[in-house]
Amino acid sequence: MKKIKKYLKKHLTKERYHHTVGVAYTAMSMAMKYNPQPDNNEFMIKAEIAGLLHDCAKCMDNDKKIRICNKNQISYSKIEAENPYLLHGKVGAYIARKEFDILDEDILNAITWHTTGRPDMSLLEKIIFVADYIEPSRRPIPELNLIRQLAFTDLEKAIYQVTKDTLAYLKKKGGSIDPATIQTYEYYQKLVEKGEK
Ligand code: DGI
Ligand code: FE
Ligand code: FE
Repeated sequence: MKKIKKYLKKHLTKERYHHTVGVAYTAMSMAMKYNPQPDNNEFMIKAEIAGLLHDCAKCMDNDKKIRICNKNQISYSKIEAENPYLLHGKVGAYIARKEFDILDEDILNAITWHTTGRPDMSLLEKIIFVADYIEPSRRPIPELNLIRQLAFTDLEKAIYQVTKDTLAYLKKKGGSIDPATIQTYEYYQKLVEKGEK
């Protein structure tokens, strides 16, 4: 953890570092609630590592993100090429592996997919996806407090709300939408509706 924090302090802005620590603590709290093996703290440690590293490539130049992808056979879509900030998850997972020898696929997937989400996420992926949105220093948006409660009462519903709000925001802003963001929304919308029937 020390080595990771040192790297983050060097490569992130102050605000981004602050956000990162917030995500790590929020993810750990959620891991306490949802721990599949409550007799040990392995899952909490995974949540802390994934939380700390999820944005480790966020402050990197766009050119450098593209270069790292090209050099390491990391594929990207046209939308990602046009909006290279979308690549900070994929590149972040690459850095986690290269700099910190993180080999746990679940942690790497949680970092890779934290911006768009994806259908049928693992518990850790869901936690990082939601923790990123609700950590205490996030700029308040209308439904944030509802989502903060849902994160600890109904994780699938929290994901549905996050993706719904993100899509509404992107539509208003006129940003191009990654298919994964839509697929995540549709998957969790169906899941939530099924549960309510
Ligand atoms: O890195 P963070 O700011 O902590 O959070 P993040 O990785 O979830 O990125 C948030 C931004 O990503 C937010 O401005 C919305 C944007 N985003 C999420 N899905 C899509 C997207 N942007 C585009 N263009 N397309 C998407 O599908
Ligand atoms: Fe991010
Ligand atoms: Fe983040």
